[in-house]
Amino acid sequence: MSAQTEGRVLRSAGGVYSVDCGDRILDCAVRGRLKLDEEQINPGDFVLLEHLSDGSCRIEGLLPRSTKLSRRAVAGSREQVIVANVDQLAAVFAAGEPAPDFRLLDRFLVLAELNELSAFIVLNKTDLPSDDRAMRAFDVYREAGYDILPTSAHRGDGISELSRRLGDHATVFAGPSGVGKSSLLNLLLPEQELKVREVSRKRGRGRHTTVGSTFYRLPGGGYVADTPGLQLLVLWDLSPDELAGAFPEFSSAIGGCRFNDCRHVLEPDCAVRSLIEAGSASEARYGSYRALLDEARQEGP
Ligand SMILES: Nc1nc2c(ncn2[C@@H]2O[C@H](COP(=O)(O)OP(=O)(O)O)[C@@H](O)[C@H]2O)c(=O)[nH]1
Ligand SMILES: [Mg+2]
Ligand SMILES: [Zn+2]
Repeated sequence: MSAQTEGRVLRSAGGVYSVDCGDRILDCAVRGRLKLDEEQINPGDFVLLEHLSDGSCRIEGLLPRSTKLSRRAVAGSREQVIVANVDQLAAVFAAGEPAPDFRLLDRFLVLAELNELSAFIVLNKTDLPSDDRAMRAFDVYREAGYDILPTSAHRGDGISELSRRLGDHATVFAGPSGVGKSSLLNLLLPEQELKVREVSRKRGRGRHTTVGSTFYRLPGGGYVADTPGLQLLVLWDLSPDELAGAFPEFSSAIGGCRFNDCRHVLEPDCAVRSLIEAGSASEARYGSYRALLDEARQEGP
């Protein structure tokens, strides 16, 4: 009987999984029986490995997940896990070019809250002139309890703070294209990981393209998950209170409405709307709540 060890899946391509075993990264196949559920093994997963006598290595089992981000392709279909065992989400936005899309930021923050990930905001491109109104809009997030880390990938500002913040956490990077995620990763990742990144980019849409998310190892022992399509993630099957609870500044009001099943929209004596009317919570954030509530209703089963 050969020895079993544990490892962490970084990415997969063509049925081969790159598994971080601490001292080295091994390419592993999956044991036949598990293969039926192949899509159940995801970047970020901790797995049991069997080292075979011919020097190859096989994934024998999946260890329990602490967290996951998942989606369903269509209502009622099987859940697809996008990334497993991440503990924080960095919402990356730019001070300008492109101008911040606050609805998208709210979607990411809600996604983090619903999955019990801590979240913070990276505000990149601080070297560019920024719109005062947009910058004031970020104050709303600070007041709601989110940390904002200003960075400039071009100047190198804020990179050591960001690196500290990533530490030994597993962090998923979320942000629209063009805000500088790749530029930030270029400053954060060690040489070896940048090479992997370059190779998978060059392969483009080839047969052995990395599918889904990719985990990169950070020098401090942490990981960054680069996850395409996170902005397309649809929220559904949520009660109004679950959704409202994902806005930290609304949560004090939940339970205070006249109706138990208040959707916090048109109902009289709504404690959430009272917060907004009193100016204690932001109208724009409430607008995002309404938009996401409509979405959750349309997509629901
Ligand atoms: N002025 C400025 N431009 C940046 C900064 N970071 C990235 N960029 C530029 O923004 C563009 C998009 O960057 P990229 O890293 O590819 O963004 P991604 O799509 O989020 O991965 C590129 O032209 C970068 O050179 C920054 O801090 N300041
Ligand atoms: Mg990029
Ligand atoms: Zn209400």
